[in-house]
Amino acid sequence: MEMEEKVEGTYDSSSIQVLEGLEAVRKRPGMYIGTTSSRGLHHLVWEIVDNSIDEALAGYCDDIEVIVGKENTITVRDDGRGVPVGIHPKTGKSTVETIYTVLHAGGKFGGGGYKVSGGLHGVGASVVNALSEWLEVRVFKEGNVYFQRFVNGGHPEADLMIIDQCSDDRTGTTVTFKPDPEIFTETTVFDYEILKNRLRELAFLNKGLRIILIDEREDGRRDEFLYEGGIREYVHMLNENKSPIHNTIVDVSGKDKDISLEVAFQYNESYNSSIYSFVNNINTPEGGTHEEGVRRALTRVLNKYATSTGLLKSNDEPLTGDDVREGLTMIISCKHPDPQFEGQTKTKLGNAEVRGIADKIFSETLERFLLENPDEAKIIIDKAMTAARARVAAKKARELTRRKGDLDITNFYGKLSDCKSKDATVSEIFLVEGDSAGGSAIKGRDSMTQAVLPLRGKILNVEKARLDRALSNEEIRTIITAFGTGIGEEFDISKLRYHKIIIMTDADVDGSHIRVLLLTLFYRFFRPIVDAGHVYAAQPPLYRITHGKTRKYVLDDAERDEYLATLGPNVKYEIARMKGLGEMDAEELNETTMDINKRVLRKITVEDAVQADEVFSKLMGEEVEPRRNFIETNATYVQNLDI
Ligand code: 1YM
Repeated sequence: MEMEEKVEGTYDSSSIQVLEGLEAVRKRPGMYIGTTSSRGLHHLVWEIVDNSIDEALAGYCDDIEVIVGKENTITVRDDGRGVPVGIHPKTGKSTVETIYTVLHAGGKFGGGGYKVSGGLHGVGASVVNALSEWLEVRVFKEGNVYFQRFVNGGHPEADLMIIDQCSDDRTGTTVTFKPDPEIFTETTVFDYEILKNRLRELAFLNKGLRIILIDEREDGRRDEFLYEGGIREYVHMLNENKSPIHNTIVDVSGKDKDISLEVAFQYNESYNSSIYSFVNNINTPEGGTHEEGVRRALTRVLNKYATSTGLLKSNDEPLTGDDVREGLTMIISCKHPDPQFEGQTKTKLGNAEVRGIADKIFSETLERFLLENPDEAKIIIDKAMTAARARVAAKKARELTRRKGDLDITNFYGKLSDCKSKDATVSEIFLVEGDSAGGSAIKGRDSMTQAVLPLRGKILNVEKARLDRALSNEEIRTIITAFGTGIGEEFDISKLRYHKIIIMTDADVDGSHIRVLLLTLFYRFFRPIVDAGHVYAAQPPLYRITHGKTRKYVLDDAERDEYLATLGPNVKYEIARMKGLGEMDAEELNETTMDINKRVLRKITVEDAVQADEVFSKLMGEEVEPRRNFIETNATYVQNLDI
């Protein structure tokens, strides 16, 4: 869509074209915001907030406020320059109206300059307008308050006009909108936690920027984020429950041409690495060239330092990438004028030139840090060398497992009831809590495609154990052997023997504990399996409703009430609360939880890796106090942990 074509039309025909553009967004919202689920709903907020963030990055805005109104409206307010109010030369309308009604407007209008947050300045504003029941813009500029209101997916009620005066030095933009329930049919309710997590992240990533979140609905909450230390404070927060092993959080930043890079890191006692990278404030869970450059430099510089100081002897094996990343918490934030995103989910930075730039900026500062802080340097090298020794030990243990696995087939297959099919795409494995439920599951399964592995002992908490110790745990060894992928350096997802891994536990505290232990294991050691969407939780029903000859199983109270409402007033029914899995017979278990045509599975996804990391280290880490607090305040969240 070229703007030039529009200008040639008359005023009226160009208005019609504009509305056709917005109508296209309403017809295929998925193309513009991905989905119309809760995630898409929240996407609207990010589109508007991005404009404020851009204004902050341009150096004109210090405060952003996001308010969730009583009726699930959203107000975003910033103290930037205010959207330009003059007539736009190409559309003949005000720039405000242009940005809010012309698709892909924004950057092209802004008078040059790239924008570093989500994309081009203002690009998303018209999409938000198109998907809103109504939207209002207020601009504070030159002593005036300008106002324009749009209804029914972007139709202006009137031109931009001055409705009030304000003090001369007040500037900024305020946008309020109400998402259209005809588009967002699943939900129009904003989730405070989702808003809070992302806004906090944006505040970490943009040091000195104050972001306030206010909930005006029933249990009104308020949070304020302002981090003068930026991502250094982010690392501090992430390591809070993980026992850091040195005091200084290393903070590195530099710029080369238009590309800037900031890295902060600190090691902790754990055995995992938590590296989160961002490009223009967008999370890049698939990594990319910025992350590769930093990783490469970290391994090289630590090896060089360890060798030159004699900590690593000449006949020692060099430290591997895994060794130097053990216990590492790191944030990488890159700002790029023209990022190219690749990968399955388009969250991997592809620009090749960034690799070398990131390597150079990071290695120079890291070298200086090590030389200036020999005590901390020694702690870091010691940690990596311990990891290297454990790696060698784990390799031996793994070889042992493999051999044992082969020799000990009877023992192994005594536990696993495998399925007949060798086709992984149709095969499923149920990890079942307890022997008695395991027994019912084995009887109730479809033995062609469904394997059952009853879990007897406790699953080891891998948050507190390194690979070698995890491998000495019988339950974990069995799981690894059953999956077929191997683990650690040998992990190969193409060898996965089941494309559905289904955790089947009771809906009680013990059940959720086992579920979290298994998820921790998968998240830390089999992360690609989780990312690829192979992990599910079975959802056994909570109630059985019997009336006449009909038996109906329902998952929760809401579904129960909904079903009962359909029965009519004169129907006699009985409700039984289902006890544990172990008390269902094979037929019942099959009917409610296993039969692929009747069951309900919940896919476990990692929506937000930072949050999942936080949840796991709070829940499973060394320190008891945060765990207790967390479980007490998040009892239901743990049940529904979407990790
Ligand atoms: C609550 C949402 O949109 N703030 C905002 C947007 C803009 C500006 C300032 C701005 C940008 C520029 C010059 C520039 C936008 N301007 C444009 C466009 N908050 C919110 N604050 N003056 C003001 O980029 O040169 C698009 S968005 F295109 F007109 F410049």
